[in-house]
Amino acid sequence: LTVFCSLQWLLSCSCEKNNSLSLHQHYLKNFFNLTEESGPTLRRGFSSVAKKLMEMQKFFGLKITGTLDADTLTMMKKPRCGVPDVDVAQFTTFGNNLKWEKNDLTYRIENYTPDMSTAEVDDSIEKALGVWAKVTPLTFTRIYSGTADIMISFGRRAHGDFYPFDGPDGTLAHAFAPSPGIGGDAHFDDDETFTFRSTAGYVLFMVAAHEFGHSLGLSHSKDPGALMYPVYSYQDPDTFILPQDDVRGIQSLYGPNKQVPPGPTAPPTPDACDFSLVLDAVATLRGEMLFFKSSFLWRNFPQSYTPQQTLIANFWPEAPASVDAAYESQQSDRIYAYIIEAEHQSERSNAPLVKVKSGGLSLAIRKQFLMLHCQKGHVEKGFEKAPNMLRFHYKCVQIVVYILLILIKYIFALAVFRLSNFIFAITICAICWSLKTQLLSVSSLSTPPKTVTAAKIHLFISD
Ligand SMILES: [Ca+2]
Ligand SMILES: [Ca+2]
Ligand SMILES: [Zn+2]
Ligand SMILES: [Zn+2]
Repeated sequence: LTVFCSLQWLLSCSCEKNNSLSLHQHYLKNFFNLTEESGPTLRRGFSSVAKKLMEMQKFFGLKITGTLDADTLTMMKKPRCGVPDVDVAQFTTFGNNLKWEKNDLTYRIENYTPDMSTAEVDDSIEKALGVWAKVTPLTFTRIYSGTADIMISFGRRAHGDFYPFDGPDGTLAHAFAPSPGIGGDAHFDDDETFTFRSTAGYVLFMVAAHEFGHSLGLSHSKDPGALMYPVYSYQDPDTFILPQDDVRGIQSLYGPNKQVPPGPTAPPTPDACDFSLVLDAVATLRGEMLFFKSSFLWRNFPQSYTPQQTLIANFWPEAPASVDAAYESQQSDRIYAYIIEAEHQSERSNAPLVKVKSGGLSLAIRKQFLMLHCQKGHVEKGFEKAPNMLRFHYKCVQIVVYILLILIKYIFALAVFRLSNFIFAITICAICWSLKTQLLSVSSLSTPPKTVTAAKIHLFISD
């Protein structure tokens, strides 16, 4: 007992020492490999803290300042995985092709969290492994005794390895890269509230699916849409599809699944600087600007340097997967988002058909969006092209229409003599007209106006 007590004391002592470190030092030490500095050191211009801050800002796509600004601090406070983010690109592996040398792996659930029923934990773990099994030749067999390749456990604070958990929030879980012994094992911080399907607490399926990515040899990804992004994001487990970045990552290690045909693929994460990107909707919210594209949104708040890209579900767990229109009601301090359900999607529902006309988003909004995200020169260069291209298209249309008009005149003259020619002329006229409207609707950087026949318009009101 004495030994145990002194051990406890030692542990709490080391914890207190850690607490005395400021949040950012702690974060950089844990996730960006910051080594201890003795006293204030300023070597070659940058302190090692500033260097690590820059590394972190680069990883999360924040403005690289090397100082602890508001954006960086906000990012540090987000719940996340406990595995470090060093040396990462899009998807990454742990290097040296660290992977299992066999495809048939075993797992064992050592203990349970009191937050969920055992059946719910079992189901979450099985489904989380299934995410990876679906796209690789890997199989996972559950064993109930002995040592499995992937040992799964819940623990608090110091839990038997050299990486103690930090209490509620912060680090949610961690896992070890493939190797014998502790390799492949996944630990979950039981000071968190894990949940099966609710949006309150952390969905165990999501956390586990991410951790098993590490267990199989993947490191963190910079892609904010990827499962291997280090920050926790809520997604509905029933509709979750493994993002393309993660599929590419795991298949680079194990190859594709030859038994099961590939299912539906998740949409790629939209790139803000892509000039062909057409935004879905734009809205303001308490002085921030929100730009929507498929299941993502970009937030741009006044005190921030860089707009942050995040999943809509991360921002509003109850929100639909994508948004077709949105506006802010300052009176009720809420966002009203509309989703237009196409006719064919709800043939069975008897909702009345409505014609919806969208005005489209203006070129000015698109320009504003690009200015926020991309290097100024890049935007100016790309943007000069756009209106010119439109003008060029317009000139082409004019010439074609002009030639066709002359033709019609000629055919009309002939038609006076023959009725069959008259019908022919009418046909040419119709073709000409449809061609003109088609050519004029050349899609540009702005969202083109369109009319949709919708079966249903859903309204989502944010809290
Ligand atoms: Ca193991
Ligand atoms: Ca924690
Ligand atoms: Zn992780
Ligand atoms: Zn652990």
